[in-house]
Amino acid sequence: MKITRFLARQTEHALRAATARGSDGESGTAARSNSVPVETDRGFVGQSVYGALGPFHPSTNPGRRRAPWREIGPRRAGGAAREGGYRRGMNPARVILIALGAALGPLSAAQRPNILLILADDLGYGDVRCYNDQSRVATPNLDRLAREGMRFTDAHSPATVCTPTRYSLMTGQMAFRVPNGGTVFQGAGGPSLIAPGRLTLPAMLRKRGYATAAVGKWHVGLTFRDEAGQPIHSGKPEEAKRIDFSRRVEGGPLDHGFDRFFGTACCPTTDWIYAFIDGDRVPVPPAGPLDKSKLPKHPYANDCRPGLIAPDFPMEEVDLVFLERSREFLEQHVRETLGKPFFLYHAAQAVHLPSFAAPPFKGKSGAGPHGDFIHQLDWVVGELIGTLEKLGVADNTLVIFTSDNGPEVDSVIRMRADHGHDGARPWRGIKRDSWEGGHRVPFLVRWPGRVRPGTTSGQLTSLTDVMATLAAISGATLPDNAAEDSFNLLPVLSGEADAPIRPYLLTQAFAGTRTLSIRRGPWKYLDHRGSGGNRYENNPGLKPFMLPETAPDAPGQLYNLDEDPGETRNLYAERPDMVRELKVLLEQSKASGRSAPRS
Ligand SMILES: [Ca+2]
Repeated sequence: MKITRFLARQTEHALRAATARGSDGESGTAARSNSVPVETDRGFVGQSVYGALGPFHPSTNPGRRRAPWREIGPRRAGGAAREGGYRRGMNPARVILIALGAALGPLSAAQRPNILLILADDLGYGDVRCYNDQSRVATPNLDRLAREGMRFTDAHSPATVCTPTRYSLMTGQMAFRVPNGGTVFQGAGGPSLIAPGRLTLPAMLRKRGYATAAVGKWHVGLTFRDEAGQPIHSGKPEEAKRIDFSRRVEGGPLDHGFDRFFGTACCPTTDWIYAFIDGDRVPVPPAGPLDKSKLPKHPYANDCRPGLIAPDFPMEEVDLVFLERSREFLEQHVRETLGKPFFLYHAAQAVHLPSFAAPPFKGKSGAGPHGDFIHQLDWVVGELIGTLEKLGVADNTLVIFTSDNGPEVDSVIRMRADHGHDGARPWRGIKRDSWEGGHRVPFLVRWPGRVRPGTTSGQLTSLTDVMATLAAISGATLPDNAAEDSFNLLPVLSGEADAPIRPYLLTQAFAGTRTLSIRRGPWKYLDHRGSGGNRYENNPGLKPFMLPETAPDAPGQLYNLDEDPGETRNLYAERPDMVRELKVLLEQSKASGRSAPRS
């Protein structure tokens, strides 16, 4: 626990420094060391006749932290030199040249940027101040990303729950297209949704010369084995007790394109296996049952279920451990790796319930434990950016921040009641639902010298698009059997796209193939009744937020988001032509196995 306390002290110190600078949402990054040159799972398929009333209604063991990263890739060459251009100033002529470069084609090897992809968990559109000016939680570091980069206002997670979204982010393919693609893994659940041989985002970047690392929550499935060597793929609690933790963990990040991994199989503090995976091993396995008696007890502490826990697994400081591991990777990479860009995928625990903010953050947000957890996530983002700056690589690092789905039911209900904060604002629906609040997510991109600071884009965007975009940026060619639902956003980032990139967007709600929806322009067709996820009529907390169903006999829902962003009027009966067009498009996309054309 010594390291944990050490981390806590560090955090406390930095937090005090940040507070001294002010935390009004406009102040600087906590513990920032350099300035930045700115050129200028659970749920049910609902058949509810009602829906949520959105705001439209009045109503590691840390003791092993210095252990070297496990690697399966070739050893890196030693040396202290940085990659070319990191510290160069951004004069206007260079900015113009870079902008021209973006317009003219793929980047040369020397121009290839580092990539930091930060994925939050269950963070809603309305949880972030730069997306919701009525948010009760200060998010100064995310707001800063928006000021220094591009803020997407129509970006969507491919699914409304963790596992399928993460699969789609890693592959550029909608998860409903693969077996078990609607599932959410628990405990020893698996195997990996990623088929052997499928090109992944990290594998693609590794082929383009990137060092690749993943830190945090994996949740795309992997394989533990029992003492007899048999695979365990059941997510039931008792199955976790049969795991032989001395064996290699198969099908995880190292088997799908990452050189390095440190994190957890599923949600770090939610179910059955409270232990870290380092590379493909569990260095400190669970040794006994979780003792919840010393954990916080508050309305946001649920979803922390009985399970097995490793000694000193820091239930309240998991994200601080992840932060330190990401920092170690960045520092080691810059120190030891010559002429090679990096791709770091940092998948935070926050803000998935339970909302266990680390001690230094408790009570700091003024918006309860979940507000503290959001505030801590924001701080972690600031620390990651600050590390890039301290290492002198921020100018040549593309940072993407987003979330895997909308805000969780319990946190939304309680935050609305207790703090007047709405993580789904301004949308109808929450995590698991097909309505916008289930999948419209914050999406921020900062890329100094290439993305114009302070810009906003209304491009219809999916997290599946990250892969084709990074393919264009890294100069990778996508084969026909990869990234089937991924569109290149580089023209948007470089400010050249004035027309929609995507012809349409697919989203899957809690029940996967049974709860698909399709969006084209302002029109959105839900190929199912009800929310697609939460059963509002059976949940006393959600019942007050039900909306009257305006077409109770219709088998699906049609909304025009331009005229009705709150999805209050189902136009299924009024616009059968549009229903037919979108339904045909959806069926064609399902049958063809792709939505993105390839030549
Ligand atoms: Ca999630």
